[in-house]
Amino acid sequence: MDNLTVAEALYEIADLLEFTGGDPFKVRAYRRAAEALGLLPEQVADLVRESRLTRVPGVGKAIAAKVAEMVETGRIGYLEELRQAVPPGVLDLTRVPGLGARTAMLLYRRLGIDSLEALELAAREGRLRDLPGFGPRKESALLAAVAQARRRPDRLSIGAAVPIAVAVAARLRAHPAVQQVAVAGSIRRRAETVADIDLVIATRDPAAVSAFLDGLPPLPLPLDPLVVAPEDFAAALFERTGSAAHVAEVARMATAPVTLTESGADVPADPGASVPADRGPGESDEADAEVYRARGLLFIPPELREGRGEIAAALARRLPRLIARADLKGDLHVHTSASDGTATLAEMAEAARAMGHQYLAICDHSQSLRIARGLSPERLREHVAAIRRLDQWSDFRLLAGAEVDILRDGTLDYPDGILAELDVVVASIHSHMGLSEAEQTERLLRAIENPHVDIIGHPFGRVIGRREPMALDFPRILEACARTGTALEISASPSRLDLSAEHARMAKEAGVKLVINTDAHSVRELELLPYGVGQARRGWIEPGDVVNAWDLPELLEWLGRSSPA
Ligand code: DGT
Ligand code: CA
Ligand code: ZN
Repeated sequence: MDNLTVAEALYEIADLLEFTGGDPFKVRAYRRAAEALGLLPEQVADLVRESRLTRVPGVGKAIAAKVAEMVETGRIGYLEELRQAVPPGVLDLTRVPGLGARTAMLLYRRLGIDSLEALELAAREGRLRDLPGFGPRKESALLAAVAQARRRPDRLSIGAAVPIAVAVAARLRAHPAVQQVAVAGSIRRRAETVADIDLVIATRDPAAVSAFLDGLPPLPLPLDPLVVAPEDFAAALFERTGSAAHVAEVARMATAPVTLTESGADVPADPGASVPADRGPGESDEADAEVYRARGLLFIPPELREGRGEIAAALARRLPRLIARADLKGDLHVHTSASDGTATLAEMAEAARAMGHQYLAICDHSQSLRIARGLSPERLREHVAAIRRLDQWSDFRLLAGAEVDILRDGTLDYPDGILAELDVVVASIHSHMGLSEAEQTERLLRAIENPHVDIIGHPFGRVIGRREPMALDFPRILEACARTGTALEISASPSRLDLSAEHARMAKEAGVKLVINTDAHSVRELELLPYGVGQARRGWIEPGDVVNAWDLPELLEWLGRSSPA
């Protein structure tokens, strides 16, 4: 029983509970536990055997019992009961952007719609328009959305895929017949989601390696290993890393020799490659460097290999010096148990300090986000006082902030007087995500114009595979951010990764500052920064673009607090 299977069962419980209108706190508890187990380095089965499950943050007694049942019997009775209440296929309907649980149940009860196919047919036949809250326009919008949902292939998030790929590569590396192993494909490029694990393996004994691969346990996503002779390793890794567009463009160069250099011998060191990326232990960042050198090109980091101008940039010696995890000095958006986090203020602070952060901004939710126990102004004041009392380190600064909801009209969920008392204000949208582009843009602009707002949290509000990005006039948002000095967040949470790489690159070009935050709700999630760094690298982002790559004094100056409080 692997961790991901258990996590998936818990996610399913959460989805089904939500679907049937269950207690939102319970829904969140199951999601949080699923997330914790999905990220756990240890085997859940071991924890069950040693009765240590409830020590995992976010796993209480009730959930622990269900996990134990799953590990011991392969099933969870509670989950099967829930499955009975919601017909299979009806749940699938919520994959349609903008279609929630309540509407899905309505469609099922009134029209017997129990699959995406049935929904599409009903919309085509005009049978939806007479339902309460529908109409011909909504019907045709839904038809387009269904097509979109049906197109979406099954892919795993980069956050789920990397640990698996790294673990498989490590096992191969330990095999005596294996000389070199590298993770390739979209995982090496740090795409948001991936279809499979591409591995390149160098050996003189392919039969032994194949036998070993055949003996691996089943994985939650397909393994696509390429076994090569050691001398072919670099070329194979280059090809298998892709993207297909990048590989094809480099291949075209081979027939049109570069005039810059005869051989690669006098190619200067690449500024983009001088900084280590955030690879797993033994995961190689530059094992295919010779392919580029042979063509007189600078080494192109995998995150740039999307055929979006990186080869021209390498030819012009204008590759960005990409940001790396080691450049980040802190995290400016984390939650504690004061709102919906699982760790206390002291636990989060100590953990961040132990990781080597120079600073950490505590940004719990604001009052209107009741589902996340958002803080009333009174509770926020107490929280800020507790943060200031705790902040007594000489090598680490705890900043008092809030993740303030942006209300429907663009005003903020706390009065300006309270915001003025904070060191950092992250403003985020968590409601009314379906507004028109015009309305949503005005709403966000109003928040950006508020002088107390430092950062816009997860700006598009998307959840990968679950919630579409909000409609926004992004160039207008960028203009306002650049003018007011408001930073846009790149959420490092693998389920969000919001901004996207493309939007991050647009922001950089518009002169807008970025910030890579974990939005951690637990101590463990503080470790998610590398996924945000991967996304930033895909957006060509350099350390100077990112406010939490700055040392504390520069950061405080940017925040408008030049002297320590
Ligand atoms: P994915 O798996 O959908 O997340 O994305 P990739 O980029 O990992 O794609 P995948 O696994 O199909 O292939 C890995 C790399 O191998 C890909 O980026 C480029 C290369 N590749 C695969 N199939 C072909 C092909 O038919 N032609 C060329 N030129 N390259 C290919
Ligand atoms: Ca792949
Ligand atoms: Zn948030």
